[in-house]
Amino acid sequence: MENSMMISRLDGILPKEIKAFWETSVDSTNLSAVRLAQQTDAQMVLAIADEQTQGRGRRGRSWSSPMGQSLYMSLLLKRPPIKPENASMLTLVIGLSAVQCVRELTECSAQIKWPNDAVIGDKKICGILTEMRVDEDGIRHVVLGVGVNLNAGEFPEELKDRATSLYLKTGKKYDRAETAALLCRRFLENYHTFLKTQDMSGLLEEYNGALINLGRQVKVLDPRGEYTGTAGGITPRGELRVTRPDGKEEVIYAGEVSVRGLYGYV
Ligand code: BT5
Repeated sequence: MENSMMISRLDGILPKEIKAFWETSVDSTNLSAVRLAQQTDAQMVLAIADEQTQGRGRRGRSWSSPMGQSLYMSLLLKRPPIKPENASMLTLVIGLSAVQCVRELTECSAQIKWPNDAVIGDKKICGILTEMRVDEDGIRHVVLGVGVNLNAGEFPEELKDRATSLYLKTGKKYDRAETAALLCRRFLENYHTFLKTQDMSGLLEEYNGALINLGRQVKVLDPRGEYTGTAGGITPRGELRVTRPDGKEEVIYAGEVSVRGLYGYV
């Protein structure tokens, strides 16, 4: 069922090139975006839902998505002019956009935790799940799924020490449509910069300036063995620089990096 009242709230504030759908309850907006994209010729499709019954994180993890509390959205780009090997950087592009959006709305100093979280203080405010489908002609679509904790007053026990919301931080409630539209506007600006070079070079300075990992001790969960080091910024390809205690520099392309002081890593 579509929530037409919320769709009308997006009128005039959402960039015109994006076709939006707002549903009441879906399994996951990353999945509904793919379904909805088949109903329109628009090249950019935004799927938002009041609730997700199977909100997803990475690697089979779940995303807590209770009814009406927060923003659950997925922006699908059809046949973007990007090589498949460059698509993972879009996670960083939308992550930067989410942080800019939170900072503008709240004046809270939100930061990026590479590659796919936004945090305020030591807690997660936003998570990103990027998925893509590729065929013989290249990328068929990329789905950028974003969950931003807006108005949640509390979290399930298992998330209490690692999650927060804008409401818990500021005592104010935030409009989901306005937040989604602002996030999309910031994303389109950053996306155009990204497309010029198909890498992060045009966004590097701003990204590294917002990066919580920078200069902090991190633990890298490498399949070949876990190690700790000190994080530098990202490279123009979006990889995270990590210097091992012996001075050897690694660049991490994907994966799990814990930051000391965040989410229970002490
Ligand atoms: C993520 O995964 O952070 C990606 C989350 C993406 C959610 C959006 S919502 C719209 C779209 N549709 C979807 O189905 N997904 C996207 P990961 O890095 O794997 O983190 C998942 C972990 O974050 C969980 O295992 C929990 O520990 C924690 N978590 C779950 N729900 C949370 C919440 N609401 N706020 C903060 N942390 C949460």
